[in-house]
Amino acid sequence: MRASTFVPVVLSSSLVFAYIPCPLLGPVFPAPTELSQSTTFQDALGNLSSILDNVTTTGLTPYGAIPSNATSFSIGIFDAKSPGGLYSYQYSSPALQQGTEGVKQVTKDSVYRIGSGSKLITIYLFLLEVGWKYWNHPITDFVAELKPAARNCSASSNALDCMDWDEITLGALASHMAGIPRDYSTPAELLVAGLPMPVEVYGLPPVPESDFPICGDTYTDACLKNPYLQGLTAEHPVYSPFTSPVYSNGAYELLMFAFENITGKSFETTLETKLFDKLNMTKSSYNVPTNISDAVLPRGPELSGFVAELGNEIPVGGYYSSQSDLTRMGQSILSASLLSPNTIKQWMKPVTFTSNPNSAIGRPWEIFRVPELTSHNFDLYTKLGNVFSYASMLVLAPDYDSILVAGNSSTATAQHLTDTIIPNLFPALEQTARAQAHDKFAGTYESTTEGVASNITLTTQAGQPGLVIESWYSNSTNFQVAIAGVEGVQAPATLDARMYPSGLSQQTSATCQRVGFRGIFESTATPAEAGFVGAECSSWGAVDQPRYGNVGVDEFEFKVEDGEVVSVTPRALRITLKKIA
Ligand SMILES: *[C@@H]1O[C@H](CO)[C@@H](O)[C@H](O)[C@H]1NC(C)=O
Ligand SMILES: *[C@@H]1O[C@H](CO)[C@@H](O)[C@H](O)[C@H]1NC(C)=O
Ligand SMILES: *[C@@H]1O[C@H](CO)[C@@H](O)[C@H](O)[C@H]1NC(C)=O
Ligand SMILES: *[C@@H]1O[C@H](CO)[C@@H](O)[C@H](O)[C@H]1NC(C)=O
Ligand SMILES: *[C@@H]1O[C@H](CO)[C@@H](O)[C@H](O)[C@H]1NC(C)=O
Ligand SMILES: *[C@@H]1O[C@H](CO)[C@@H](O)[C@H](O)[C@H]1NC(C)=O
Ligand SMILES: *[C@@H]1O[C@H](CO)[C@@H](O)[C@H](O)[C@H]1NC(C)=O
Ligand SMILES: *[C@@H]1O[C@H](CO)[C@@H](O)[C@H](O)[C@H]1NC(C)=O
Ligand SMILES: *[C@@H]1O[C@H](CO)[C@@H](O)[C@H](O)[C@H]1NC(C)=O
Ligand SMILES: CC(=O)N[C@H]1CO[C@H](CO)[C@@H](O)[C@@H]1O
Repeated sequence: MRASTFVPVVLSSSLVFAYIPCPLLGPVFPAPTELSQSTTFQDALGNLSSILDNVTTTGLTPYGAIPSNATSFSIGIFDAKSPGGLYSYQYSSPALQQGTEGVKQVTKDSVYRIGSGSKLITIYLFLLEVGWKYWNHPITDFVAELKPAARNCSASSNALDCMDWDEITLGALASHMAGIPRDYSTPAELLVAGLPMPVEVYGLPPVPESDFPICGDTYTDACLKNPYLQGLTAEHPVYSPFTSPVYSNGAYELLMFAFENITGKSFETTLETKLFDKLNMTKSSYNVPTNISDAVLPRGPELSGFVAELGNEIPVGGYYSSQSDLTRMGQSILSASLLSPNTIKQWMKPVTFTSNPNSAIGRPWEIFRVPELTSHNFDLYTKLGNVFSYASMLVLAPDYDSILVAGNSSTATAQHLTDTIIPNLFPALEQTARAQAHDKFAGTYESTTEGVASNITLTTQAGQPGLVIESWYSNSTNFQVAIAGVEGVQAPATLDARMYPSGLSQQTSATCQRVGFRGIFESTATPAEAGFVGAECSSWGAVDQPRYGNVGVDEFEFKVEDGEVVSVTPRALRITLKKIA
């Protein structure tokens, strides 16, 4: 049984089993609108400000401490459309006041490095310029330098030493599924980072000079393409490909090389013109900004890592950006302003599970399923970044058309701040969406056809997903009883019928819209033990049936005029019911 903190409205008369509706993946209400005028949402933001004030004063979040005397941050919350976003919170640490360069007070236009948040932007540009068509092509089609390594040895002859570069696809690299090394020559390489004491003190054997990385002295000397590839291909594979996601920076360097090969254009120039300029991301850049007056430099430009040149690692983790700019970029994703809506929806899906049941990986989304916070599980599409003194977190919640951004600090700070925001935001967002859906759709709809007594009454329930079908009569027949019979539900009293937006909508004139919903009809009776391949919350498998005259009985169409719902059509019944109350 699924656990839930919400007390379900429908309880089976006897005892323990609490029916929990099983919506389809995705939004359970139309996206909330006019959030700046929603008292619930504004109340939640007010609460969030007090909580964040407390966090900065005490250095404590419910999820762990943050070094608030040394860490500054910028947080933005936005929906798909509101210019500038819905909320902004700035915190400038005491440490920042001691700097001689950069800002003393962070603002939403302050410039941070975003670390691996860059990977998300790299894939965004990839989708814009290259699209989906090469995801299944091997990297050797585009990076000729890997061909000798592919020929030299193979996994079939030497699995523990050799990577089959001819079988490693661009899609595998983008989703960390290639099983290739995390990197070549980074600060994680102890010989690069430099150990404070002789290696023997740590129990490490001395290694010959030839085993030292051939390039990549941190901060000053990023590897050029050839030595990097030579080094990377000589490393051992990490995991068998397509087995488990294993995070790889190297994969993103290879993708950048593939990008330049496919497009014949400079990655850097294309990023600047096709993404940053196009979205007016004026504070974002590929290279170190020439003017650092807007920069956040907690320990000065060098020690903070702000001016460190990352060479070919820039598309992996080196970009510069600001809260305002990430808001613009997030909004362009949510509103599908640069890519088609279907491309965005395909992109915002997992490629693979991880061993954490609530997490999955996309390209390169780090996806987290949030159970028990609202009426349904929803997924956060995130990307965390960390480089030198900087961290960033971008979170998109497609079910709600909303986002949050955390700025600088250590990785843990960005995570703790994000965790602090989530429970203070999403319940209010859902409550707002539910209230708006109630105002718009709830009520009784009636037949206007002489002699046909048909009606349907819709409502919403506190803490519950979707529009609930309270009663439904078709030509004087209790249609819920009829469905209950067809669905094999024992008694109509145990039928739960509700509907969810299908995402199909059509503007038919300047003021009119057709909006599609699908019903989910479920028994609220105690199910048999689900087992391992059982039917627990598997409503997706039974959508669009039963059918009557080639139309699913669960198909509903609302007609909206000037923002007001005027009618509903249960399409299988070939009748339009006018909203009367
Ligand atoms: C805001 O905080 C108050 C006091 O803790 C609480 O009663 C209220 O429900 C909160 N509002 C929202 C929308 O979370
Ligand atoms: C501030 O945070 C601390 C630690 O999380 C908590 O114990 C305290 O109740 C909070 N104070 C207010 C006024 O919210
Ligand atoms: C920050 O706080 C920690 C723990 O309270 C303390 O050890 C450290 O010295 C403080 N740093 C600054 C820059 O104030
Ligand atoms: C792309 O790579 C392929 C092989 O990997 C090579 O044959 C081709 O010349 C390259 N094209 C460009 C434009 O670099
Ligand atoms: C070829 O593969 C072997 C391992 O089978 C490795 O030791 C050697 O360094 C490789 N040579 C090149 C040029 O990649
Ligand atoms: C671009 O962003 C700047 C601030 O960074 C702003 O002043 C300007 O109005 C924006 N331009 C457009 C066309 O949105
Ligand atoms: C640097 O940027 C700041 C703020 O945008 C501006 O006021 C200043 O004139 C710039 N300095 C130079 C040398 O361009
Ligand atoms: C409504 O029911 C009556 C009586 O059974 C039947 O004669 C009539 O055809 C039905 N009309 C529609 C539109 O379903
Ligand atoms: C819906 O129609 C049925 C059957 O004619 C009737 O009994 C019921 O009162 C109607 N419900 C509403 C809310 O009009
Ligand atoms: C701008 C800023 O406050 N930077 C901080 C980022 O996080 C590191 C590690 O906690 C701090 O040392 C910096 O001061």
